[in-house]
Amino acid sequence: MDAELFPRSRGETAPGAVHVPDWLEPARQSELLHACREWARPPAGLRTVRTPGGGTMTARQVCLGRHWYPYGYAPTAVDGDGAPVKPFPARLGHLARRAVTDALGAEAVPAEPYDIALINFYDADARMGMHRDADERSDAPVVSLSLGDTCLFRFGNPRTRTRPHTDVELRSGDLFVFGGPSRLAYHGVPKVHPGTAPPELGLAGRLNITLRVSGL
Ligand SMILES: O=C(O)CCC(=O)C(=O)O
Repeated sequence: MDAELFPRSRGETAPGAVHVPDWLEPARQSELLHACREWARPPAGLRTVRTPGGGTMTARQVCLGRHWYPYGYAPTAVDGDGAPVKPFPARLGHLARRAVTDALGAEAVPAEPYDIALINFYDADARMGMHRDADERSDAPVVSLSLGDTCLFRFGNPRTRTRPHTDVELRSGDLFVFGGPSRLAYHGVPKVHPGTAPPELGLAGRLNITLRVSGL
């Protein structure tokens, strides 16, 4: 896709947080996008997430395995159509374990199985504020896969929503894994760059898939 002089290199953004550019080859990105489109259909499909303060999140979401709502997990889409959440496919579990191995090493692969996927869809105006993934009962690394438009991903620290943080550009096919001392680091998406998805993917917008161990 790029006419860059040098390939982007992997990097440790913070201790235990690793960015692996171009981890998913184009054919795998297309397969995942196709699957996301199926998962996004009702019942328990893509929904607008309402926050306890009465607002809404700008990224829309569908969940697999367990349904996330602010701030917990449920077996049904409690803040959507109430239908049972779709099952977590075994192939996403395999993908998560391979991702952790590649990013952090085999010793970081958790003993418990990956059992949750949160899939966020960002249109051009969507973003996500700084938050921690703290509703799981496991310290297993979170695996994040990006498809479509490039975004600015902000990765901070476990203590505060503010600095220090590092900005990383996440493009289609990139992998980001955070575990160990960074498992509860604040992170967010301040900006999506519209029109930057690989044209052959056929996606207007950005999808992010996080794979997690619920420990529940
Ligand atoms: O879209 C992203 O890259 C981040 C998503 C995220 O922070 C989350 O699902 O908790």
